[in-house]
Amino acid sequence: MPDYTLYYWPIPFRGHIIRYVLAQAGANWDEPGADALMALKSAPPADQPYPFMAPPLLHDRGADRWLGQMPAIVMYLGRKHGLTGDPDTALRLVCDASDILLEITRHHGEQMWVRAAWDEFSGARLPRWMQLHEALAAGGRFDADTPGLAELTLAALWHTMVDRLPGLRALLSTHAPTVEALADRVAALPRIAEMLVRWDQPDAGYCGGQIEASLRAMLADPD
Ligand SMILES: N[C@@H](CCC(=O)N[C@@H](CS)C(=O)NCC(=O)O)C(=O)O
Repeated sequence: MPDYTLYYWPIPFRGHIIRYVLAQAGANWDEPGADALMALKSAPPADQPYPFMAPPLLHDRGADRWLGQMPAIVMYLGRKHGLTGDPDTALRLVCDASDILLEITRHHGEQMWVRAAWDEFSGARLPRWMQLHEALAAGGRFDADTPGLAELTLAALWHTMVDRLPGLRALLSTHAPTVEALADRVAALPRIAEMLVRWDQPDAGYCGGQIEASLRAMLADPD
């Protein structure tokens, strides 16, 4: 029996933050896929095994503990597997990651990207997020070789973004070279690298849906 079941869409995006932590913890987990997730998500709250609005949803099978909301899941796993590090920095970065993922998808696809909005975001707000993390990393507080939640979150956020959307790599190199190096190094650690190969699927993309198509359209035609 796997240690955990992770209900999430077959995309990297928010799910990779949890997958990085599970992989580094040496845990094993299964992912039942979109149909099983939809069945749980659309059930009346009283019939859900654990009431939740949107995935990710984690079932710790040994403890029969259910958790929703990505930050709560990550903090739980960090505590359980001794990966939390400084909890305040960890939670701060997990919350930053949530904000950044919300912003890069224009509130989960509420609106599609259009040129003016993308130019503004990719010219100011996204670089500023990168610079903020660079300023945190410049203090030397992160260690890619023994990653805790802070390093795993930074890597799952930034490595996934520039790996899946290579047009953004130059922006990260310019504004956050230390974070870029850290993210690449964490992603190449044996447990993480193995998970990335095992998990990958040819059509997994980044965040999925029409919003991913609109993001890719912006990156394909930068003018
Ligand atoms: N705050 C939630 C956000 C969850 C969320 O928005 N999940 C997206 C996928 S990344 C979703 O499936 N949304 C569908 C919905 O809201 O119905 C978390 O951090 O877990």
